[in-house]
Amino acid sequence: MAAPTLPSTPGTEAAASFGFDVALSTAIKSNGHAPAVAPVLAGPLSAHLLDRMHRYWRATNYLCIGQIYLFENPLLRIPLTASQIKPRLLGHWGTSPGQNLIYVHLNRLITERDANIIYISGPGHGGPSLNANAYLEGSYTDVHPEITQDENGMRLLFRTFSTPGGIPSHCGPHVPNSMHEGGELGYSLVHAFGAAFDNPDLIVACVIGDGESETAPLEGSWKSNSFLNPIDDGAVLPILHLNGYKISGPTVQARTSDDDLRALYTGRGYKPYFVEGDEPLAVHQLLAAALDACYEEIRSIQHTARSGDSAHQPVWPMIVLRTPKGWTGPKEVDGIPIEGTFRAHQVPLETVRENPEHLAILESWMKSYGADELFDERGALITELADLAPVGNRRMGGNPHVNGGRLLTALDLPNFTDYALEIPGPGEVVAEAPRKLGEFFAEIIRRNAHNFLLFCPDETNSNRLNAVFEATSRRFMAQTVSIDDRLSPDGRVLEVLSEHCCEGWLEGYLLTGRHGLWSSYEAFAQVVDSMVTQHAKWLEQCRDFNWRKPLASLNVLLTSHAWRNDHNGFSHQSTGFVDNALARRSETIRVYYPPDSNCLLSVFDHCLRSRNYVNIVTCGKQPQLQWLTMDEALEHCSRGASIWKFATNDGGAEPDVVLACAGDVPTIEICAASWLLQKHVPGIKVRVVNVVDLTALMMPDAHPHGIDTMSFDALFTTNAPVVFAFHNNRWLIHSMVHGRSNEARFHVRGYMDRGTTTTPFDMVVLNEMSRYHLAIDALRHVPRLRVQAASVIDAFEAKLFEHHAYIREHLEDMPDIRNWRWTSDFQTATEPPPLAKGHPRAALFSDS
Ligand SMILES: Cc1ncc(C[n+]2csc(CCOP(=O)(O)OP(=O)(O)O)c2C)c(N)n1
Ligand SMILES: [Mg+2]
Repeated sequence: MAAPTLPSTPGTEAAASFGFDVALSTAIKSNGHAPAVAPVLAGPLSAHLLDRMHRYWRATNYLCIGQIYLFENPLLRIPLTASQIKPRLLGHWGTSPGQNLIYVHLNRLITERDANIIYISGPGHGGPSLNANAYLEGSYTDVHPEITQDENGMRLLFRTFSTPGGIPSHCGPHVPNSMHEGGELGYSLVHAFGAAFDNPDLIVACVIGDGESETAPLEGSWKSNSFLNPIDDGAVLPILHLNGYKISGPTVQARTSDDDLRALYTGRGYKPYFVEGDEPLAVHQLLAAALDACYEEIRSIQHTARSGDSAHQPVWPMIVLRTPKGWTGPKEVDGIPIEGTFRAHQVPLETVRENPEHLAILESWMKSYGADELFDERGALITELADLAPVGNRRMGGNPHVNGGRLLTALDLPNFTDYALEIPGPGEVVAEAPRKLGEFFAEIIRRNAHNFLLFCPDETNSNRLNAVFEATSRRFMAQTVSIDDRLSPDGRVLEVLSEHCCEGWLEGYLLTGRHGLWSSYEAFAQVVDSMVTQHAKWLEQCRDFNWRKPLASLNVLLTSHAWRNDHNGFSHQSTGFVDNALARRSETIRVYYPPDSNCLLSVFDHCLRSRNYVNIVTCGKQPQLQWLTMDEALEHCSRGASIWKFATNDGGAEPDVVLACAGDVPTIEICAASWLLQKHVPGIKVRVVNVVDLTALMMPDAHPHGIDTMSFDALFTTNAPVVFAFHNNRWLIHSMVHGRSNEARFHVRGYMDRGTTTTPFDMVVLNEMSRYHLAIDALRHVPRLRVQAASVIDAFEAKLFEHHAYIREHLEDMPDIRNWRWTSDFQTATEPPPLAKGHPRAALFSDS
């Protein structure tokens, strides 16, 4: 790699690429904050406009510093004293001047072109910047009327920033010009593309920090251009902000030469425009020129594509912006350089309350922006500058795409019961549950041509949702060849082998007011555990602001799950996605385990109508026994949990044991356990309870779906032992039933992270959740049947032994497992099954 060569005269090299010369006057060079005199500087901005924009930028920078430091004296109209400084100094200065610069310039683009632009702040720790810009354009006051555009409002803005009961230091739902938190770095570009899909008029300006650009999700986001259709989608304008540093070190890309960066981004299908410098007036001209060029290029790409009859992947423009971190801040403090270094990242002067010299530096630093000339007597931005901001919905804080619920329209949903699977009796039909769901989705896609997208890491077929390809194809903008299967530029299924892209695109799409889902292998959904957590946090915080309108829920379908990844093996067997989501943000999370095809349809219909949740639906794709008719499924799903009468023989009285289950494989094993018990233990009274909405188990004060005590006891009784087969880890059920009557009677079996490539039944045996384990548990917890049970337990244990030997010899499950069906004729077989030959019980699991 070539050594980095930053331009010797900042801006000149880049200016030449726009076709104009930069002749920097000494005066401009030596004083970045000085009110502009007509500079000897060419570029698209007239001297007057340049001067006004520069002053507007100064106002935004001033407001950022005020937010970090002051809780009184916002306009420094009296001498600054230590008592006016906040006791805890929190906030990020370093990123703010660069982001302010970009925002001010986007404002110009919007007003001059009447452009529809929104702003995504990758380094969302630059909260002061977004707040300041929303405040100056008036959108902040629209949603927080107490923060008036005068001295008192400014004082309140400063006081509330990063203080208890106030607003956080990062971007967040509180600020009207953001749909992106940017706290956990890496997701700005995927959010931007998600926002641009199906928004043909929209341009999403996406600021990417150079530190952020080192994250894996961000590195992986650039390929999103292979999925953006210039005809039906909007555009994303990436602005890579190379301010040189992250928290305490340089960034890789800041130390990479322009040539190498150009090669990198050209290779990724972008055309980079370089804007570089530390002389504000020169940089203003360069950035204005770059934005003009990018805007024209974007519109020209779109015009060409929209007036032709075919779309291909264009080369989209992007901007590489090199400006100093903490630009216009103190150059040095106590002999240590600050501006343009990592030391400007957060609070450049940390001891202003204690150190009078530092206080004086802060005061002169703030005064260097000349607030007196920027704000009028009342403390409002002077009209000459306020007029630079766009108005109404064109303001980036007024644009409805940033508050997507304002644009949300309900999906046109077909009647899901039309996709019912015919069920002559429980357990009589074997089917792949997602097949019918695929047909349902296909019709949704037909009816909602611009409002619904399906994202998937390359598994739509594998997940048995193939029917969607009767309605649409896979979106693909890059080259195709004749043997490709169902690729087209306008496909409504976006398949990319990146869970980060799937999750992030969907988030961006939903946050801008549309609908969708992504489907994944259960184990690999965990790759984006943290993204989902962050999205749920965003949704939760939105509840505090009634002007943030409800969004469509984020739906995740996990259909290649742990229990039936027996062919793929241990790496593909993991159930933790739900654990993480529930442990962190249970109020916003809904968790469904539909046991069969008809329940899956009913659950999904509900999820697609819901708002402001993360719905996680787990249902296997392999051929499985099907249980409920559509009518039964409807009733079951609307209850969340119910007694399955066909598998129950307690006659409505207190059973000996409750057999409970959540998950499709656990349902099979529990039904089979019920069958075994009824068949081999005459007189036993069992009750089968299936749980489809997992959080129904929780106490109502712990989760909104938690069922009340009477309903819970009506299902599980108050005293009977409960043997619970669960798709996921045992502890989850134990923690959920905490507080229910006699909770120690819950005996849970679930996924124990034991697996390998083996037979389907061996998976449940390895995790000790097989029908035999469950039936043995049940018998051990029914004292009344202890004598009678002993020989049956022996026989069931023998079956496990037999299984162990059989699969090693025949390489598949035993016929009575493979071919097992629910039957309700228990009259003939009341004897325990014979013991297997030898039956060395002690050796049962010796080598498994
Ligand atoms: C995923 C993630 N890892 C680590 C951090 C901690 N962190 C906060 S800011 C920051 C540096 C960001 O640098 P950059 O993206 O260049 O932003 P800027 O220089 O504009 O402040 C880091 C590492 C984080 N917020 N997110
Ligand atoms: Mg940086």
